[in-house]
Amino acid sequence: MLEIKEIELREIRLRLKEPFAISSGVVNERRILLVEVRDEDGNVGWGECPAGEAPNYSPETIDTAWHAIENWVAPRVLETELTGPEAIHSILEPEIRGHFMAKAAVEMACWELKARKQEISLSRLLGGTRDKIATGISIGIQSDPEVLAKKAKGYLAQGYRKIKIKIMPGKDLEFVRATREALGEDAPLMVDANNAYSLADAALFTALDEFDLLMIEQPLAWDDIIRHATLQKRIRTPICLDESITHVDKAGDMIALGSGKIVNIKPGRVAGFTASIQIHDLCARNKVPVWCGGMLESGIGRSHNVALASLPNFLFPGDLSPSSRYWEQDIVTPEWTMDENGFVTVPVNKPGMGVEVDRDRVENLTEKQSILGKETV
Ligand code: OSB
Ligand code: MG
Repeated sequence: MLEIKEIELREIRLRLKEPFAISSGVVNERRILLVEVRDEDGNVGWGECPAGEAPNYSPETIDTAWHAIENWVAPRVLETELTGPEAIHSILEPEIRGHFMAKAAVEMACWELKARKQEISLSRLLGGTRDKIATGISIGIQSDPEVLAKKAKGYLAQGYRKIKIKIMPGKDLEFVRATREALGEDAPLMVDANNAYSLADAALFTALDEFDLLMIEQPLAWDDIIRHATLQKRIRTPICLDESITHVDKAGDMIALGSGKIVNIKPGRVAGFTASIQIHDLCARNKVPVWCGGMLESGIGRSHNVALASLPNFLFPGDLSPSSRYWEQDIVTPEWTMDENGFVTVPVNKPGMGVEVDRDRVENLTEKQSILGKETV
């Protein structure tokens, strides 16, 4: 049984060490929605909503997520007798369209609570089998090809096992060429376009085949499946879908239509761990490898991503950079780190997410707070 008594929402702000640019916008400071759930026995669980400040990745933002949790998600979770966190997805889905990141923040917090209560790691509760995970880095759009190539080379030397560069029209072919030359032909290199192109740009993608990229992530529209199938037929490099895969059925559509050969699973994007595991299992049955993406999360969201990435069909390095790559100081202890071989350790011998929240620091960073209880909803 899972009896949630209270759901506490907080907004904190964390400044990135350096701005992060994708084709549709730049982030300097993250506004982060944290969720803490508490049950009748005093057990707690933490979750993080990865929605950004602007709707330039998905239609959700931190403000729409706050609204959705307060008005629709939290009331249902507080009022329903739940058998466990695995029941939350099917309770929310029939009545609430979309709002996946809002649903995920609460759902993942409930999984974290269950893991702590059972005194097992979140990784093992989810079915994880690995105790270390290969790490990749996602490099934002840079001013010119040489700056990018130099940065990429530095990250490869730090141990990162996959280098992902963001591209957009005007900052694509020459940026890839310079990076490939700097890294050498065998380095694991990929690009992420965050929907910046259309089928009219197919010639660019056939030209990119020359650079032996591991994959091209989400070249076309954020909700497209059909046109990606057309593009995939024209190019050799595998397409990896990120934004378009919001539900296990979308992964099914991708596989049926040949819209891509790899899936980037972000638990926040798909309403949480239950849907992530469904997508993972469907892809495994169809021999489609997956990997875990990131959304510039704090150490809480990162811990959820690390736990998920320990499942067996996560076959490419995840965007799981250490805390110090993003922040002067994270909000968890210990902070997330990467060893010199580019692996992050899964804290399998610690209960729950395996790191502790620095409550004083979170308190100091809090801009907005709301406690939702059975009586307040
Ligand atoms: O498309 O994967 C993406 C960050 C914000 C929004 C979208 C994406 C990203 C990243 C960052 O690539 C990955 C990370 O957290 O390091
Ligand atoms: Mg992406």
